[in-house]
Amino acid sequence: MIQRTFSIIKPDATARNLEGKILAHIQDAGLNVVAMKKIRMTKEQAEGFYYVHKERPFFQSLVDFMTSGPVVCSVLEGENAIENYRAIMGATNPADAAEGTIRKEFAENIEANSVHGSDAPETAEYEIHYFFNNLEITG
Ligand code: DGI
Repeated sequence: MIQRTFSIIKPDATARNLEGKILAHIQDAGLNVVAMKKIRMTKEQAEGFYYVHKERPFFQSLVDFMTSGPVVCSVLEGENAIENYRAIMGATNPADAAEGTIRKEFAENIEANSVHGSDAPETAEYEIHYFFNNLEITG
């Protein structure tokens, strides 16, 4: 099933100019970039994006981190895109991430973990339209 997912290359990765290397992992996995932009999120935008985590103890720290520098947001399309991208991202904590995954190779710690990817079709739909309108997504 051809599916779309939402990706963020996080501030720890943009600070180290890793956009190209991370996009190479993404494209090598057969995921097509159908929309992309670099932005710096406001606190309000980051809080809205991560609202599901608002009761978690790390919420404020996560929002501060996600607004600490620019991020690259993209919409990825491909066969089972959500599961495929989660698999190549690796575990949330890079200490637990499998060899060859993006987080194993680039992440600094459980918070500065280089990438975000939607975890389900409903969250992908919410996240894609949080950052992109239909005119910005190529067919
Ligand atoms: O979907 P994931 O990004 O793999 O993980 P998640 O949805 O459980 O958490 C979202 C982000 O929140 C994660 O990428 C980094 C941050 N986070 C998760 N668990 C912790 C955390 N940050 C800190 N500081 N401590 C945590 O235990």
